[in-house]
Order: sequence, then C-alpha cells, then structure tokens
Amino acid sequence: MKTMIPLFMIALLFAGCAKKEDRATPPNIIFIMSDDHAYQAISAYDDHLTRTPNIDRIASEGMLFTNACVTNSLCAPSRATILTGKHCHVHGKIDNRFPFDTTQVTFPQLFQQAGYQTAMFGKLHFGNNPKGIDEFKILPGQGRYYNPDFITNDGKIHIEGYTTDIITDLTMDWLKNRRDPDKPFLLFYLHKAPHREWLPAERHYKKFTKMHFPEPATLFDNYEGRGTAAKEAEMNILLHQNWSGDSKLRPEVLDELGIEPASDWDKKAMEYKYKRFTEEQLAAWNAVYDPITEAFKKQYPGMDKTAQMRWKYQRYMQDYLGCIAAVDEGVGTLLDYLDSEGLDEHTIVVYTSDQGFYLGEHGWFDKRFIYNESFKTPLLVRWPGVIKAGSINDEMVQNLDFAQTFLDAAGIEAPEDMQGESLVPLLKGEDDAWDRDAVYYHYYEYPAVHMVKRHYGIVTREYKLVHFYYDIDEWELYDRLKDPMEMQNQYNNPDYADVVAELTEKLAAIRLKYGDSKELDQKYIDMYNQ
Ligand code: SGN
Ligand code: CA
Repeated sequence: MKTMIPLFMIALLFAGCAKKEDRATPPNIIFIMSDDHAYQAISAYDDHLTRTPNIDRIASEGMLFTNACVTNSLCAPSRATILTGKHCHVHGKIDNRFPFDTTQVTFPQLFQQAGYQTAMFGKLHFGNNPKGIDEFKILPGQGRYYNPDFITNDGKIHIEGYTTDIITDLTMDWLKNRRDPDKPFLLFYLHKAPHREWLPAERHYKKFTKMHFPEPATLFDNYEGRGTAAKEAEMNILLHQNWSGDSKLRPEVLDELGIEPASDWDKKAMEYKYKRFTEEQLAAWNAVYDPITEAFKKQYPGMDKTAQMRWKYQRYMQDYLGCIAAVDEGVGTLLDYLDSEGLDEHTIVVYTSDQGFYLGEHGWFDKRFIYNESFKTPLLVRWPGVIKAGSINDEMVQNLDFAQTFLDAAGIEAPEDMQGESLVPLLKGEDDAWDRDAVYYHYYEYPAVHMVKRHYGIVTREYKLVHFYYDIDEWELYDRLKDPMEMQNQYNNPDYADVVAELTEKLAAIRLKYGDSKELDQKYIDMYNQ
C-alpha cells in the first residue's frame, strides 16, 4: 500500500478560514451494528412484528439496502470480514473459535493513520482488542445484558445497569465530551442486543411480555423439500430452545412439571442470571416473569407439541423484540444529538447487524445458514447531501464491502488485497457503475452448537446454489423468485439442469476469484479437528 497524505490534511491547514464541518473535510462515520438483528424486526423492512421508528429514520433520510448479505452468518467471522474487507478463508476467522490473523490490516488502523479520531463502544466479539482505535470500551466476549464488564484501553471496568443503555451512554459521552471538533471521526456504536439470551430492559419487558405476535407461515416446517442439513440442524424453537434459559421459566418448574431440561445449562441458566441482577433488578424481573411461570404451570398439562411451539415462539418474540426496543431508543438519542449539534450534515450513519436471524421461519431461531433470513442482513445508510432521502437500493451488496466503502468516502486509499467494492457510487445513486451479479458465501462452524453443516454457495438475484460438505456431500438449488421461502430444493429437478450447470461453473469461478479452494476447505477441517 502506498503511503499518502490524505487530501483532507491539506484542507485542515485551511481550517481557520473554513467552517469546521465544511465539505472540504472528509465525513465523519458512525457505524452502528447490533448483534443478530433480523431485518424482519426493522419496520423500514417489515412492520408486521414491531416498530423501530428511529432506525427507520436512517432509511427515510437516506438509503435502505434490500439485498445486503453476509459472507458467513456468524458473529466473529462477520466482524473480521467487516474490519478487513476480506472473506473468512483469507483473514482466518472462519468461526467464533478460530484465531484472527492479526497481521491483517483492519480499516480503523488506516483511518487513525490518516488523522481521524477513532472510538469504539460495545460488543466487538472477534477475539481480539481492536487496532487503530484511540479509545475503546468493549464487552469481553459475548458480554452480559445486565451490569456488564468492559475491556478498555486501561484495563477492565464494571458498570451497573442495562447494557444497551450503557453502550448508548458511553457513545454519547464520547461524542459530547471527548470528540475533537477539529478532526473527522470514525465511531463504532456496537450493541450486544438482541443476541441470545434476550434479556430486555425493565421498561420494555413490562410491555412486551403482554404482547402477542403473528406467527410466520413456515413455523411448522417439516424440512421435507430440503436436504439433510436443514433436517439435522439444532435450531428449532420447540426442540432446541431451553425452557428456562431461553423461555425464562423458573428452573425449579422443570422438575415440578417433569420437563426434561435441554441441558444442565438450561436449569442453571436462570439461576446464573438471577445472581447477576442487583436485588432491585431481580425484584423487578420476578414481578413480571414469575406470573408467566405460574400461568405456564397451569397450562402445560393440557399442551400438545403444537401448543408448546406456539407458546415458545411468543416467549421468544416478546423478549427478542423487547431487546430491540432499547436499541431503537439508543439510535434515536444519537440521531437527535447529531441533528441538534448540526453534525448530521457531515456524518455518514450506517445501521447494520453482524448477520440476519430466524424469527420462527422454518421453525428456527439462530442463523448460520445461507438461507434467506440469516444470509440477509439489514443495511440502512444516511449521508445528507450525497444520498437522496428515501432511496431504496436492491443491488447485491455484502458486509465485505464496508471497509472499502468507508475508505472511499474518507478519501483514503484502500489496500489492494481487500476483496469488496466501495458502495459510494450506489450511495450517490450511480447504479450503472455497479456490475456485481453474484456473491459468495462460506460457513464453517461444524460440528458445533446448532449443528449447521459446513457449506459454501453462490447467490444471484434468481438462484442460490449450495454445497454442503464435510460429513455429507449434498447440493441444493433454490429458485429465489418462484420460491422466496426456499421450501423446495430444485437441484435434481431436470427442469433446472441448465441452471445447475451454469451456476456450478459460476461457483467454481467465484471461488477462484476470491482464492477459496478444496485445499483450503480441507486445511480448515484439519485445523478444526486438531
Ligand atoms: C452462543 C449462543 C448460540 C449462538 C452462539 C454464536 N448460545 O453460543 O445460540 O449461536 O453464541 O452467536 S447461548 O445460549 O450461550 O446464548 S454469535 O452471534 O456470537 O455468533
Ligand atoms: Ca451475531
């Protein structure tokens, strides 16, 4: 990579005669990312489940991407891809356990070198402290929903309260009190919510536990139209969510009712959470959740499997969507502040998630699969003066593209080995400059929690071709336009023989283009099994 003096450094020399937020200086960037936030739970995409008025504002004042996706639907790999602009087989963080190759350049380092002020608050979860960040306060690993610890530049701290609100407070405190108004900034505002085990704030669980949500059409999917991978995955709400850990029944009720806990962890889970709460938090929690346990005790003897699934789905949605309410409020606080300070004009605000999530579609929770709900990720971007308010973009963009997009927007040269493409032309409405017609996906974490088999695939607007490998060798083809819910594998349907042939070739070509190969698949299997 060439060393260069960014144009804005020269512009800064003239800062005395220019307004601070002048167009000559590069834009500030605020990257907001939540964890496991399904696009189905953002009302700008779909308002049948919940309303997120503040997150929606980013789209109504900016751009909504309807076809944004990830390269690997799992936390740490996605975060490493975002930071490096590379596919997982290149940066090494193929799953949540593998080490990140720390010799890789992450884009905040380039921003810091170019004179940006950089800060990060919340959940990073990729196994390492961030590089290129002047000030950070990040949750260790998955972090906790209540009374969290944070890793900071100067060691560990503990803060009492509700984590989503604390992350917002830390972010706002930095913006108000520690931002250098003479420098452009790159700020990461990273929520832990709505990651499992879905603990909302008191003000929200009071409301959401009383709500009833519509069921998805495929809640009772029997996976007949698909292969072994869908049938053997362990992410079914009825079978694999824990009665206590996930649905929040008091653990002792499992014994009382003779319910087999999914694991020891299930029984211990709530006890563990109880221990973490302060007395006041525990009392508030019990006041709302104990009556749920009591009502369940009466209902359970008369419940068949269908009724149990329905009950678990409602409990899941109440807590999951309850968590999102605090995220949305936090985004509102931030946007209001930017507006009131006149910072909105010169700041790119991005809202995304580290991947999508199943909200009962196909009977599932969790993510991992190349199938629609986990493959897609929300992406909303506001950039006043550049993005036309209320625009909708349906190009196939990926989390792989973020690094180059931000570097491009800031006028910093991107390293040549980054594998994405800048979205800046799309943000400007220059869609003709964009010619990507397919994206590549590769998931590795198997055997592991949720038992989603290893697979890679290619996705075009019309089709999805997937190869499941390791302990099986199965191919699947979906017709995205005719079968958007992905219920029928067409791989062996003779009507699709030409499509299969064409896409098989395209898949080989895209693997070659990004440098993925059978040898690398095997290398990662061998390393995994060591
Ligand atoms: C935990 C969760 C899983 C989840 C992984 C990865 N179980 O293990 O359900 O798939 O994290 O999530 S939990 O009961 O401990 O919450 S990720 O977002 O970090 O990739
Ligand atoms: Ca995640």
